[in-house]
Amino acid sequence: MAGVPLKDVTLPDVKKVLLLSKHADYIQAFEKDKDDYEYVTTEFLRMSGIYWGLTAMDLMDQLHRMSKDEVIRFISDCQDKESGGISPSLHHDPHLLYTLSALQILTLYDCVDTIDQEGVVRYITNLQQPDGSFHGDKWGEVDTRFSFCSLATLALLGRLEAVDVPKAVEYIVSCMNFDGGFGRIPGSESHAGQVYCCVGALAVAGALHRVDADRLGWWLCERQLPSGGLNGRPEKLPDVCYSWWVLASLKMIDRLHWISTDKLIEFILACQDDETGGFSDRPGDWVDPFHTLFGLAGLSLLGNKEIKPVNPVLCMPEDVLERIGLKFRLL
Ligand code: GRG
Ligand code: ZN
Repeated sequence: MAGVPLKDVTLPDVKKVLLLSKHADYIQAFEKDKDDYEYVTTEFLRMSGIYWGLTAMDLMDQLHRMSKDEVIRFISDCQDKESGGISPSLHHDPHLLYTLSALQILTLYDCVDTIDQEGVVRYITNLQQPDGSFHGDKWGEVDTRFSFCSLATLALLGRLEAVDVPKAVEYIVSCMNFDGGFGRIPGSESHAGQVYCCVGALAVAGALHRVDADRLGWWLCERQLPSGGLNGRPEKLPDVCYSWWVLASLKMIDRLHWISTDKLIEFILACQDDETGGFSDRPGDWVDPFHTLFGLAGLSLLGNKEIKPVNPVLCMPEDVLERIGLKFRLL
């Protein structure tokens, strides 16, 4: 019986090299041009956008080119005095997603003491539910992304004990599926992005032994397509950001060697724009800071020495986490 053809892309014939200085120019220009259409239309996720850009710059050892003081002031202005949570931008509501991004940025800059840290701890504590899950904000959506954001933020603050970690772990384990993967809530389909969040949260909690590493490793390496690129679940197209979600998960469970690294490197490099710099999701698409960070971070995990070593749990440079003495036990 003929197999079902895989959805995939073809790579250009000419192999690409890493265009580091163009990527740094691209991120710097993205931050500077505040009237740009792309910049204006991404206001609702600005805090995460700043984290993607600054982390990409730090991984390329170019953080000094960015506007530190402006960013630190912006984060302080985005903290909601009442709840303690941090919003993506001024006049937006606080959310766990942007609270984590803000803490990651402040840690990069060694400036965590410029905000009300107790407020952040209070915000996260109030969002944990009796079953161990977390609401993303006051509106009550539950998603394993928010479990990761909560535990990761508290780890950066050295305040993990402020929530019920064993319950948080049980909730994450209840989201594990028959294929070894994890979804948004119990019973929902395995997706590589949610796998990263669940495995990452378990790593922060010191509970990676709860993962079925062989079963999950198998599902994760089945994400690799003939082009070398990775998709996020069966029957989907490859996308550079899964070079982070999938690879970081494989790294945490010590199964990174289960995929073809040479082919993946070729795919990631094919997603660079030779003219503007930056990475896109797939060869030939528009570039953006999100795919630029995850392309670079993926290459770092694959051993590229031109990029700083990246931590697979938090997607931050290892030297930054070393400075604050934060270490996670991986498999
Ligand atoms: C510190 C790196 C870091 C992250 C913070 C928010 C979060 C924690 C992680 C997000 C994980 C996630 C869900 C990633 C997936 C992003 C993505 C490409 C979503 C698109 O999903 P689909 O199903 O697209 O629309 P596909 O690729 O399946 O076609
Ligand atoms: Zn993507």
